Amino acid sequence: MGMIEEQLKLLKTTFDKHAGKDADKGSMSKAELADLFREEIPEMAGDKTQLNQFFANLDGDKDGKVSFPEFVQFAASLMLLYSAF
Ligand SMILES: [Ca+2]
Ligand SMILES: [Ca+2]
Repeated sequence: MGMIEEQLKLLKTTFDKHAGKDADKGSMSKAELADLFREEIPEMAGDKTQLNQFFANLDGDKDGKVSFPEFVQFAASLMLLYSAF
């Protein structure tokens, strides 16, 4: 399996784990994103302003929830950013 496939699989697992906590299993609410932060990146979880900003960045179509394509798009741009250095 290629590296990108592996990364995507990991993203999908992470997304599904957190997006499936309420009735809307196909997308992530702000509360679910806060949970993801607490579990995956606790050093960023305490900052509400940062969380709100992060959520707004993720929610590309501004419908108040984060879909998997939006999540992937954001993760991909993060990866590009990191690989540029
Ligand atoms: Ca959900
Ligand atoms: Ca959205």
